[in-house]
Amino acid sequence: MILGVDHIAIAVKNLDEAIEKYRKLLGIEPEKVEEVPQEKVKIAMFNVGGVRIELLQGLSPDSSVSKFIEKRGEGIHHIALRVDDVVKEAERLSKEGFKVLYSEARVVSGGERKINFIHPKTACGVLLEIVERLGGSHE
Ligand code: CMX
Repeated sequence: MILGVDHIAIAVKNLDEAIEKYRKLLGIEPEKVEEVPQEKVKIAMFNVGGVRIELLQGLSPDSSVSKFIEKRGEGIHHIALRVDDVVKEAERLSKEGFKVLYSEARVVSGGERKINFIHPKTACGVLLEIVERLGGSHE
């Protein structure tokens, strides 16, 4: 079941510079800055009145985020939908004809989140992440 929007992610060339920019723009500090090696990205998460904005930079040229920036430049990279059960939701979406990207959901952020993705070609040009918050990290 889809529970809501978890975050909106923006691909950036330089995370430190982007954090400075968004710190000024939003007037708040990021609630989290971390590397997600499984996804070859580093991220900063801002909580904007309950809506999260994630800035993400590729960790290497072969990262999907680096490739995205090379092709399209900086910009909105994906929208993440919070779900109660990422495996069940991936199965449901697959049956509905959406292309699920990972054959197995990935656990990231030290066991905090379990994620999968829906290919943008099957979702009106938007890459969708589905996120299950594990172990009580529902906020
Ligand atoms: N949003 C919308 N469209 C996108 C896109 C995105 N983020 N990334 C690629 N596309 C489009 C491309 O423009 C291209 O379209 P055209 O064929 O019309 O030119 C098409 O999808 C294929 O693009 P590609 O450059 O060949 O890219 P790949 O197929 O190699 O990879 C994708 C695309 C979505 C499969 C890959 O990015 C992926 O597996 N993403 C999931 C993982 C991920 O993004 N991880 C980083 C974030 C992790 C996190 O936040 O924790």
